[in-house]
Amino acid sequence: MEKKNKTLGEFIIENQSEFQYSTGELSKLINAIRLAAKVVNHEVNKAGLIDILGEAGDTNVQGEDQQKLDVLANEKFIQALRKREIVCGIASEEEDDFITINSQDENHQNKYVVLIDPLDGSSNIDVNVSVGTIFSIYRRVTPVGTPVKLEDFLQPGKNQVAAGYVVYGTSTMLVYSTGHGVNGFTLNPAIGTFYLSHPNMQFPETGKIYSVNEGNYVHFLQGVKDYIKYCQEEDGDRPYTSRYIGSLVSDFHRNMIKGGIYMYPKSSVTQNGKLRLLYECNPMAFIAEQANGMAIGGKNRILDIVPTELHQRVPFFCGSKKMVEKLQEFLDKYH
Ligand code: AHM
Ligand code: MG
Repeated sequence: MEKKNKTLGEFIIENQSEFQYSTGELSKLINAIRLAAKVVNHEVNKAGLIDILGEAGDTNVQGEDQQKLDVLANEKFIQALRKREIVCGIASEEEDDFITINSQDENHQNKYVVLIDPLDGSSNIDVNVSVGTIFSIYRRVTPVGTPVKLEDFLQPGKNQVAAGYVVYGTSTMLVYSTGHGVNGFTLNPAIGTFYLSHPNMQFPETGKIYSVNEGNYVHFLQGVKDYIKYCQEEDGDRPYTSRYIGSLVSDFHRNMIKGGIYMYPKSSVTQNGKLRLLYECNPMAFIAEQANGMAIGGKNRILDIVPTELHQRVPFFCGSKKMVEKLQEFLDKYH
């Protein structure tokens, strides 16, 4: 008998009932993300061909130059999410403030807020290296039918109802979790359909890869420096292999499949590291924990942090459980 490959569309419908608040709304939301991902994928793929590369001229709220594809991806995702009557607010790494949806319509029933990094790792676009989209979904905490408020977005990551990422790599994959494990879908570009290719993804208990920008080594705190030295020592299964793409989604994705640890520590020059809690760390931490991995910011679990601002940055250590635990031992010695 011919083997039937499951599409993302079929998977969403089949698993709808797993979701505790299931009314099909979350399915519609994931569908919106699926569609926008395809559009962005198409644009990313032709980036080298047409004049959509380079700086858009704007500077985002982090003080970084925006490239045109960032702007485009931001627009596509916001457009897709706005259309459905499910989302009451969107916060994006590329926007200074959150966007309120349906604030004029008092009868609207939209229950979800989406936080998104539309195109992460964008400095890699010019050199044809993988980039990604990261998304995070929460139920609002303020009453339905009222305009969304900042507190709807500033929820600890453990409140996420779903999170995921798209990696635009050698193939394009959408990986997500609604709190029942992690599943990965690969896009067949010929027909524009995502197929379930990586069911029930799990971080190996331990691994041999460490991913960190070692150029910042001199600025790291002693615990991190010592852990990096530990990774490089010859003993047992060490030295480990160093792999750093500089694209969080890709580094994370590889480490989840092969076993490894990703680190973006704070340093003497960046007090809170670089990565954003709401758009990058929380969704990745949610997926990591759902995949039997671990994510910490130092002593604390990432998902327990109560955010204080939309664009907050935190140190981020994430990956195979045993490796993160080992790192934690080193951090505990000094801090
Ligand atoms: P971005 O949101 O501006 O693209 O920055 C986030 C990216 C991550 O994808 C990546 O892991 C990290 O920045 C790399 O930073 P660095 O070049 O400092 O190592
Ligand atoms: Mg980013």
